[in-house]
Amino acid sequence: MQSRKVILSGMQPTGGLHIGHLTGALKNWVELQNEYECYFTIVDLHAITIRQEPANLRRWTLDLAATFLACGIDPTRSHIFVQSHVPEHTQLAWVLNCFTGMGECSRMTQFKDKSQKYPENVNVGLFAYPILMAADILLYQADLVPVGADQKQHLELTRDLAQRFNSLYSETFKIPEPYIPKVGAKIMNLQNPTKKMSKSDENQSGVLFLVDEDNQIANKIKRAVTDSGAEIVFREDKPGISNLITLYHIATGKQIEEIENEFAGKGYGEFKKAVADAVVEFLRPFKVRYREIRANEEYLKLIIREGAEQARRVANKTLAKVYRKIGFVAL
Ligand code: ATP
Ligand code: LTN
Repeated sequence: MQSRKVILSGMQPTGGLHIGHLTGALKNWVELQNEYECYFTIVDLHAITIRQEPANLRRWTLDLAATFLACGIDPTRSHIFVQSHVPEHTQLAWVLNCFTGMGECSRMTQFKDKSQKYPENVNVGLFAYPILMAADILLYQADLVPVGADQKQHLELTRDLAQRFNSLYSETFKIPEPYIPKVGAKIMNLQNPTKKMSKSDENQSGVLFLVDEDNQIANKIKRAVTDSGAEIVFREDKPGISNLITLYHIATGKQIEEIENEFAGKGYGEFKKAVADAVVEFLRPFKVRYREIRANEEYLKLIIREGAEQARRVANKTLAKVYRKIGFVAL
């Protein structure tokens, strides 16, 4: 039997996750488990390219592991692990550093954006961020990498590095393909509906965190910025209402047209109340599971320990191959 194709994806433990992560990324990950051998990693090494408070980093790492599990990632089928627990990531990253041009990294738009956003800390790690990401992917010989559109450029670099190494030595790395989900609805910030909802946003009143209390969620939705006019229609010139329609669609499974009909002739107030109720109900089962799992740190650590052990078995093989090919002496 041919072995299953491999998926690898990662998320940074840099804050609480919001409803956009659930619908834009995690929901897809859960489905991919049925068909692929999946590695889902919490990339703490990437997180420190921006200054982090140690207590926050520690907490967010376990929060993220609990979120994966609460969303339905099944540790008996997929591998959940923390990047820093698998030293092969930094080891391969070093090797790949030596095969990457300065110009290739300085072209990356994420580097340019982040160095503008944090001008006081433009560090070498931030510059080399995509090389570490390439190591994450190539260690597991991943076929597919589910990412948002903003990460496509990093994936192109990963492919270039893999091809470069393969042609300089011999076939070593699988060339990965990006996997951009079909129509993972993009959720916008409730206070600024032309900007995507983002976990590191300073204005938290526009972000629906998965762990927000029911009344916080309801209040954030009720205070969401809406557009002029009174119609409840999904239209480009109505980003606020369109975003709320998307949320209602996600929470109820109803189609856009059906939603427009349901609220024809009704006011924004009534609509927002319906969206708030639906989103609160939609998130409830997740929150119950999350609280239960998060409270059991021993269990969480067991999952990530086993995940790291399984990951290391695979990562180690690839790294050994690389070391041999470049001429390091094996003992
Ligand atoms: P940060 O604020 O730290 O930059 P972020 O909230 O933008 O983070 P990422 O960690 O970059 O989130 O995203 C992880 C995954 O979640 C990506 O695949 C991305 O496409 C998806 N995602 C993030 N925000 C949204 C959103 N608002 N709507 C839909 N999907 C999203
Ligand atoms: N850079 C990604 C997170 C990330 C990742 C990866 C995604 C790190 N390593 C490997 C896919 C595969 C981000 O910021 N979303």
